[in-house]
Amino acid sequence: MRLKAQSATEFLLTYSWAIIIMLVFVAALYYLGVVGVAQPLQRSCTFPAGLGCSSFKLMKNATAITVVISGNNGLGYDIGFDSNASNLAAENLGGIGMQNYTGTCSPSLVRGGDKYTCIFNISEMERVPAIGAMESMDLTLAYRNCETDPGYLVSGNCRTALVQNRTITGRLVTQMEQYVYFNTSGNGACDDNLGETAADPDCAPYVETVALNADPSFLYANASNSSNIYAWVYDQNATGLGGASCTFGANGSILTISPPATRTTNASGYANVTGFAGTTPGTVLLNVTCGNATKSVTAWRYLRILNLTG
Ligand SMILES: [Ca+2]
Repeated sequence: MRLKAQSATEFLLTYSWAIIIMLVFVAALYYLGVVGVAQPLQRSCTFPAGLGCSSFKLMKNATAITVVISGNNGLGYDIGFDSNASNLAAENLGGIGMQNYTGTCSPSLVRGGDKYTCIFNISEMERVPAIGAMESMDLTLAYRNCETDPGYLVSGNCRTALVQNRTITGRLVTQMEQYVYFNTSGNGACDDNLGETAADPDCAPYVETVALNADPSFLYANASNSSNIYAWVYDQNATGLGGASCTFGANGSILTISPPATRTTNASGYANVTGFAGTTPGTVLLNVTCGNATKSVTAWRYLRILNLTG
């Protein structure tokens, strides 16, 4: 009996190191993912409610890894993006261990419901997952909430000091694919942050706002008073739009507009006609419709014609 116990103890002493080494080896295999069940990762791109992420890709070629996501702004307000302001955090994707990479989201102004695209280019190539490998990463998009400036809805300027910066973080899980050339031209958004210029069809200027004015804003019914009736036409970038066609009109016949009623805006976005008072006093509702091939906008304003005798 004593002999048996002794041999058992000897056995343990002799082989305990081997057992420990074996356990460590098996643990290491699990840790490295050599054995064990495959992780049930599903392709997904999820941001907190508001920012859609309807399409996404992780791609590689010989020189870079590229991550592209795009979706629609469902935040309920207009937002703005800056170049190189967004962040991608991932482990062993490009660099060794956990790394952060900078990316650019576009356009610089994304109206509610409009499309946005973010691109991250990773040029570190020390850890490059194989084609088909599922990778997960955290994306933190920095944006301006345009409407934190109470004046934004009037000015359309999302770059004032009052506009506050925000971030939104989402998670992307997708498999590595071979790089295919893609561009954002033709996606319907003018991706200025990604290099699209006015020459790109997405960026073709269109009439966004029209301001109609009359100077002076009232006339006397003396059959000779006149007013300069003019329109300022602005494109989607709040820049004066030349070459737009503006047709001026007035309700009733107490004001006569000098023909032709249709004028073309000059390079600054300005077009005008002259309105002549007759001998009848009253209030005239002026209108102008300005447009180009893409879009037309109508504006109105009142002009009063006063009785000479007051
Ligand atoms: Ca575009």
